[in-house]
Amino acid sequence: MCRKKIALVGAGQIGGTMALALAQKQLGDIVLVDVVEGVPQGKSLDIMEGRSVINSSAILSGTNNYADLAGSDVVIVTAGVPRKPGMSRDDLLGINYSIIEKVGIALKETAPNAFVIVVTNPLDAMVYAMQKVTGFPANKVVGMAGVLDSARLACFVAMELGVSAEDVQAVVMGGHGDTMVSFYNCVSVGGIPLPQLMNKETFDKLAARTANAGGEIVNLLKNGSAFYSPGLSAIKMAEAYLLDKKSVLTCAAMLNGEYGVKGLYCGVPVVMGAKGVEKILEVSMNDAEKAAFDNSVKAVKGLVEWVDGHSK
Ligand code: TXD
Repeated sequence: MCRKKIALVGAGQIGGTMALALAQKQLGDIVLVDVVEGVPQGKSLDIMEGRSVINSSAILSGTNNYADLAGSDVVIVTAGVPRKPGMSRDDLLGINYSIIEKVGIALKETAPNAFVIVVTNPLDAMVYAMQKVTGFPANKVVGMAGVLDSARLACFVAMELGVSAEDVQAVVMGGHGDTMVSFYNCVSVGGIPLPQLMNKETFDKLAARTANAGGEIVNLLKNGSAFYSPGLSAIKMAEAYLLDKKSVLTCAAMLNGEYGVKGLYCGVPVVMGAKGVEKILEVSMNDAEKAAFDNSVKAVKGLVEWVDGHSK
C-alpha cells in the first residue's frame, strides 16, 4: 500500500470510477471533492465499506471544501459538465473554463507540489487553462485523452482481428476532438506492425470510429459521457507518476517546439515518471499524417485563443 494523497476534484461518474480503481490498486489515500453536498461523502463511504471485500487499506474521504486538497501528491480534475447528445466537446468551453479557473486558484494555494491530471473537456484547452492559472511547471500539469483514444483504437483493432486487446498497442495523437489522428504505422499487434495484418482501408474505418467513439457512447447513454474507460485511463497516468514507471503514454503535454508547435497542449506520446512528463517522443509522420496533425493543432489553437481572451 502506497500512502500518497490522491485528490479527485469532481466526484461524478469519472470521479467515482477512479476512486474505486485507486482503492483496488492501493495507490494511495483518496479524497473526493465536489460542490454537491453529500455525493463525495457518500461515494467515499460506500467504497470505504467495501475495503475488506477487496482487501484494500486505502482510506477514502469526501468533502465540499477545497482546503482539504492540502498536501495532495496527485490531483485528478474531472470537475465540470459532460456533454449530452448533439453537443460537441467544444460546446462545454465557457462553462467548464470557469470551473477549471476556480479549481486552479484553489490548487495553487493548497497543493503547489502536486502532479495535476486534467480530464475535463474540451481537454486540450482545459489543461492549458489549468497550467496558466496555477503557474505550475508544464511537466507537472497534463491532460488525459490520448491514453483513452489510443485504448479505443486498440479495442477496435483487437475486435476486428479477433485478438486480445492487451496485445494491441496504438497511438492516437492531436487534440481530443473530431480531428484526432490515428497512426497506421504506430499500431502493433503482439509486436507485429499492423500494416502486415490489416489493410489501410479497414484501418481508416476503425480510425473514424475512434474519432467518434466518445460521441457513440454519449448517444447511447443520452445523459452523460463515457466514464469507465476515461477513469481507468487517468489512473494509468497517476500510476506511472507515483511508481516512477517511465511509461510511454499518449497524453496532452505542453509542446515546446516538438512537432513544430510551441506553447500549446496537444496529445503526443511522452515518457511519464516521477518528474511527470519526462520526455516528449517525436513520431515520424508522412505528409498526410502531418497535415492531419497540423489541422488538429489548429483546432486546439482556436480554443486556446478563447481561453487567453477570457483569462485574467
Ligand atoms: O478523455 C477525456 N478527457 C474525457 C473527458 C472523456 C470523457 C469525459 N470527459 C469529460 O470529463 C466530460 O466532458 C466532463 O467535462 C468531465 C467529467 O465527466 P463526468 O462524466 O465525470 O461528469 P459528471 O458525472 O457530471 O461529474 C462532474 C462532477 C459533478 O459531480 C459536479 O458536481 C462536479 O464535477 N463539479 C465540481 N466539482 C468541484 N468543483 C467544482 N467547481 C465543480 N463544478 C462541478
